Amino acid sequence: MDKEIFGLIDAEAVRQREGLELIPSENYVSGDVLKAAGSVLTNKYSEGYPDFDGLLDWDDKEIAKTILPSRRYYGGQENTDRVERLAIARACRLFGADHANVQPHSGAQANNAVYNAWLEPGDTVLGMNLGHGGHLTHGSPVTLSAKIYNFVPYGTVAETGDIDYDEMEKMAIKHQPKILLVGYSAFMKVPDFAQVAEIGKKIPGCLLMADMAHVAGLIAGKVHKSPFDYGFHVMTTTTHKTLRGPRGGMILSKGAVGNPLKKPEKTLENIPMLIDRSVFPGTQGGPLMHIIAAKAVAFGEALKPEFQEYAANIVNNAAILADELDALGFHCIGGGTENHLILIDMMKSFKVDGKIMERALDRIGLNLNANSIANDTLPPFRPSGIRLGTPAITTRGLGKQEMKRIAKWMRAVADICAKAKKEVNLDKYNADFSVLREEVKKMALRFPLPSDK
Ligand code: DSN
Repeated sequence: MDKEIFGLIDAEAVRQREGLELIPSENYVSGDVLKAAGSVLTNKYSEGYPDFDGLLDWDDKEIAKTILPSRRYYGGQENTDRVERLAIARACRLFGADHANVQPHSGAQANNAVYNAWLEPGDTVLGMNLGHGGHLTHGSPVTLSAKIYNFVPYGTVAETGDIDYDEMEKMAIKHQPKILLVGYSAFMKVPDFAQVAEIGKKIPGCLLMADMAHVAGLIAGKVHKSPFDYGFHVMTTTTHKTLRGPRGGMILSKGAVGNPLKKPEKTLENIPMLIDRSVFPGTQGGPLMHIIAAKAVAFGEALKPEFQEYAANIVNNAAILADELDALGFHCIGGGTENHLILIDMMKSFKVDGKIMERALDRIGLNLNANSIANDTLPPFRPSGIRLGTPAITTRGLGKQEMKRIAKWMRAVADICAKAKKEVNLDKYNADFSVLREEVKKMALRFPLPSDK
């Protein structure tokens, strides 16, 4: 056994058990998801796709037992084809999509594959400004896609934290984007998909794309609107956030499903096939079949009624936590939250930057991340804000009383940070941190990780 690596994996399990995960993009998977992700499927090459025509009319049992001709570039696909078909079918059922490509290795890969499917170099995409809560892959100049395509950013209104839809419309008319993209990593509102779709429909050949990585589990759990109900063509997501699957990505789409080996005409109707060709061979090689199996397991879990209860609890916990934090002097951007995510202006609240607060909270076993806020005057690595959320702690079963306790711990740590002023001075408060650390650990151990049960 590799003592160094397995020692570190064991240490990470202890860290996860004894702390509370407040990073809004993280979660704890079930034992079954973990098992599939660590399975022998990692040994298999499966470039290409399984045949899936007519798949949506099948049930899981039929899919699991039927062998169809394979559209892969390697032999030995009798099990992998059926695993991938199950993942596709379950994803489509979960989100009401016509097609799912479950091969993207990450959300970034998923977004890039959609751009590659629909755009030509130089084409314009209208996406949310990274500094206002968008994602790197929505056009940050440091990304590869920003070198290829012309990204034009829209923003949010500082006071409300909401998208400026009037600005979005004006920019869409002016720039005539080929993709109108809604999605974010730090946004506390439910987007007005109907209004975005209205704007997009005014632009000829404009693909309506939603990057729902953060809220996919809330959509699957029916506590958040789905972009597909408003005429969106494509939805990308990661599979490991609120959706509670393995680390990975996925592209869901509406349109005609068919054999991606035959080059389809470039129309909005053909977007599912264009996306398949764009993922493989366009932007990726061999799919990670062990991860696709784990995605299928997670989608199966999300199709169960309990998942809707879980999704509702995420949102309730976030609302309670935001209220408690607000009452304790934390300035929540947008006045609170409509989803799982809370963004706090630490400079405005306590004259403390987000990074010192993140590092100080690490010391007591509460993990979240420093985050830029709209029009931040501080740099991205030491921004004014912190971002936190409730998907992971809700998985462990924490509720109202625990949210109140977490808010109090955070206030105690903010007070220490205000006194310390600089990270190097935090050591002076080690005695205070260790009292809080023990309290957090005691609570965390009352709520086991799902994979420990
Ligand atoms: N890095 C992710 C997040 O934390 O929100 C976005 O992909």
